[in-house]
Amino acid sequence: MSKIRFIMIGGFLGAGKTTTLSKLASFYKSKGFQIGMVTNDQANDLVDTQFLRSSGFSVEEVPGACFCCRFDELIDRVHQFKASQQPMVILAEPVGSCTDLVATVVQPIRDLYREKFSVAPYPVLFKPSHGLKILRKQSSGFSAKAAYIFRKQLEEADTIVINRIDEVEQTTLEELHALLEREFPKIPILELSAKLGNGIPRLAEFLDQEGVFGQKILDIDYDIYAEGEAELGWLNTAVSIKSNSPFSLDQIVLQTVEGLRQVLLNSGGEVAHLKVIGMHQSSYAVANWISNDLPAELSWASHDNVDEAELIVNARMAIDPVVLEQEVQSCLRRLSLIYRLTPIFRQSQSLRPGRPTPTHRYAQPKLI
Ligand SMILES: Nc1nc2c(ncn2[C@@H]2O[C@H](COP(=O)(O)OP(=O)(O)O)[C@@H](O)[C@H]2O)c(=O)[nH]1
Ligand SMILES: [Mg+2]
Repeated sequence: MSKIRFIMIGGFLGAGKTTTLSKLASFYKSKGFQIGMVTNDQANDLVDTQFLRSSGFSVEEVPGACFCCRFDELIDRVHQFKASQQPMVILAEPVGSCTDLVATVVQPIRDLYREKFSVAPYPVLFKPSHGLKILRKQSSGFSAKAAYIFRKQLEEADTIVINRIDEVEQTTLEELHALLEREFPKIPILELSAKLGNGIPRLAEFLDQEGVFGQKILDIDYDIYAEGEAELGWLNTAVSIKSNSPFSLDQIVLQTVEGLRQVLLNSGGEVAHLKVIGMHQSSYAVANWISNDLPAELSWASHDNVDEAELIVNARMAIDPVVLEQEVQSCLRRLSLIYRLTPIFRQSQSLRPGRPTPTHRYAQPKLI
């Protein structure tokens, strides 16, 4: 039996991993490959899982902690794809605040599951909005410890993929190449617009390679890593909304993100990623906000009017998670009054990520 290709796409919160996963999946599907995806989060109710499932993909989820700390669950999830739909390619998205993935995920899979999987080179997406400031050594809005995680993510990459090139000016792109080449001289750089799909065939070509990849074991200080992660407030909230008259699903989803952006900009914290999905039957809409410098945007439109919907809010921001939860709830109540909606809060989890304690950690790469 041929091995399953395991492809993990890394990158900071809001870098474009989910968008890239969905574009890569369509690319592989068009070549006749059966695809399975595995998503990952610190909590339940993950927008990405719902978005990818709504887009028609077969998705399993590892909630509660990152892949490195839930390694056995990651493997279990892969086995859960129905035998009849056993994927030939697995696309996996780790938590965007997670690093040291080569030592804790790539190497253990290559070693312990060598009969079942062949592991692709490990790409890490570069998020220009925060990355440019971090590489320039300017304030990114995050602390030095969070910036440490951002850098460590890039350091273990087999390729650094500059995403969002559709909106990066040529001079900035040239500066980014120069900064990345100076700080990570041996790592090849690719360019991508995951949104438009430009660069997907080139990325797939890179991922197809066999050879000495997934070998960069980090020299990393877990105290700094844990403290950097714990600076982020994490919130997943699920709420049902109903109305007596139809409302635009796109408008509500975008207004939820925009309303939160306006309030949270005054909190003094930096957003890493805030996203909302609204779903009703086969309709779904998604809006995102990924940097204090950027607007909220509707990234997937339903073009539909509905009289009820399930909303999921995922927020990762450098503020107290309790404050984050209060702001999200009061924003949803305010919107409900304006749009005459009845909200029913289903579930909410707010937290600061705990210290990562990986199931496995390979201190030396195994050359297999
Ligand atoms: N302009 C632009 N936006 C993008 C691109 N890739 C992703 N995005 C947007 O960036 C936001 C975060 O993307 P997402 O894939 O959810 O990031 P993740 O947190 O890394 O999974 C969404 O609003 C996407 O539409 C891109 O290439 N260009
Ligand atoms: Mg994602």
